[in-house]
Amino acid sequence: MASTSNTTSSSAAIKALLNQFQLKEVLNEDISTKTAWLLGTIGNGDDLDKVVPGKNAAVVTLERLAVFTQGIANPGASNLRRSEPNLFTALALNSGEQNDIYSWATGFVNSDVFGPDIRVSLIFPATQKHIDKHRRQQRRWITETPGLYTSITEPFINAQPASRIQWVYNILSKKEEAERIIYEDPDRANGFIILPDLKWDAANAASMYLVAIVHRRDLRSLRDLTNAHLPLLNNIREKAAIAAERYGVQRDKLRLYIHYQPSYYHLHVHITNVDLEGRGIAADRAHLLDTVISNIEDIAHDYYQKVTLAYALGSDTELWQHWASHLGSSA
Ligand code: M7G
Repeated sequence: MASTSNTTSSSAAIKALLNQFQLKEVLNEDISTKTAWLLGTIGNGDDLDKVVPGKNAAVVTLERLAVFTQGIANPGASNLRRSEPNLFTALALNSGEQNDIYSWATGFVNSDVFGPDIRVSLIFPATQKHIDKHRRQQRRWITETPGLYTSITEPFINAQPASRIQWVYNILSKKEEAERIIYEDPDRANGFIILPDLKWDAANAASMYLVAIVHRRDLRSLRDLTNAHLPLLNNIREKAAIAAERYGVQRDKLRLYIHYQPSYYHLHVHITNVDLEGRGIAADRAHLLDTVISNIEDIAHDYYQKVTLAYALGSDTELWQHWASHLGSSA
């Protein structure tokens, strides 16, 4: 993919790819988060009609963005070019209704005033794993004891190709997204990089979503954490507040958590504005960093090696298929 060092050339490169996108399937849609996930192909090869994972397959996420009220309230904001004397002068409306004092309509706002209204993410070429991850699917409940972790989950994690987390290594080595880094502690044992998550447009503080990616490469997930990692975890908790200040988000507005199971087995901590709901914070996946630290510090240094962890898996995911083959049940 193109380097992100130049935002304008990146958006031109993304647009050039999207211009070739041919829709094959709506993988999923979520009305509450106003998001749709599309599967299609990109390219002109012989296989244009057939989705070939890892080759021509592309997954596009389309998400309607929140109204950028910060920009309206603060006309000096850098990405706001407010030329209109009135917020709604350039508003185009259709299908309006009125009843007594109530009126409503749909239409298009002025993006110069309200900022961009859609966020597009592209994974290309998308692997089967990417496609499965975004496709609506049945979910199955897993109760993972330490024994089952060792016999089923851990071998699966160890078999993951390093290429799955190439994007992580690109960030850590400053090959990609270097200019997006908000905070770095370069320490090899306790250091990390904090930058905006790809799901966030880095504009609207109300939906702030950052990710802290640790420098060390030996921590795959929550299961690997012991008291030896408390300095690292405390360091992230401390410095997340400094990183969030960049967007005017105060320490007591932060929600920090680790996913189990994560999609990528290189330890990272999600850092979001606590007002952001519904984004990966379900109890079957999100483990709050404060609680993780307390469990290790106050309950047992090897808490995450001893505890049973429960979570839901999509029935199309490789990890569920792997569990199903061990349990002898059908996926
Ligand atoms: P996760 O808990 O492993 O899985 O989190 P999830 O994606 O199912 O939540 C990985 C986090 O890294 C997610 O919040 C992703 O949106 C984010 N992420 C993934 N990729 C491939 C990138 C990337 O290339 N750049 C950035 N900045 N964030 C990414």
